[in-house]
Amino acid sequence: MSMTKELSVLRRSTPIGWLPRSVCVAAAVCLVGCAVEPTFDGGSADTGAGTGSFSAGCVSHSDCGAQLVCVASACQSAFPRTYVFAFESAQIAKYDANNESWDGFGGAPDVAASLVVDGKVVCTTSTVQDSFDPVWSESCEVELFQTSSVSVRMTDKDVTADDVIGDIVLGTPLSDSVIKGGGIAGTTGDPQLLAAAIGVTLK
Ligand SMILES: [Ca+2]
Ligand SMILES: [Ca+2]
Repeated sequence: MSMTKELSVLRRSTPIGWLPRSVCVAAAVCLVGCAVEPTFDGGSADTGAGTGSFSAGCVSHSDCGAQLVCVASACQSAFPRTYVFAFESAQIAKYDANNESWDGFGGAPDVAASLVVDGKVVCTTSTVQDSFDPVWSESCEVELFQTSSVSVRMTDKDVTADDVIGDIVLGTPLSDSVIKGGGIAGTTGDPQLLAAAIGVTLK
């Protein structure tokens, strides 16, 4: 249906003063409000184009059900798929679990973040020296499966043995809330690792 046609239909059927929740033209292209509209692939016996079936259209992952993601306007399985983890920032408590300074003489921690999948470190950021508020601009990507356990570990890098600051469990598999929320941002509830921001997107 052409834009003109669709809009004229809306004009005819929409009472004055009432705004449509969404204005969808040309199948899944959403102009206003971005609600999910089913799309018809236009099956044609004459041309052989399409299969003539409906599928759930989507604009964002939150339009899709559990363990589904929105790819090319269609809800598809979230796994297996490659995800990009963008390490942005963290906020570290003044003292460690023993209520002692992270480093000697009241020193602040030297913080690095690692992506851990199935117990193995996939990648580690650079270390931000002497900071309770480390900021990174680094990312890494990894293919995740239905069975993959995913977490992020923050570490205080020391000359001798590193100290674990805290772990953020992101789920087995990577949780729907993380995927649909585009990552995590905010407080963690961990007394040492107070807050973190990590972006999670599809590659
Ligand atoms: Ca230390
Ligand atoms: Ca230090």
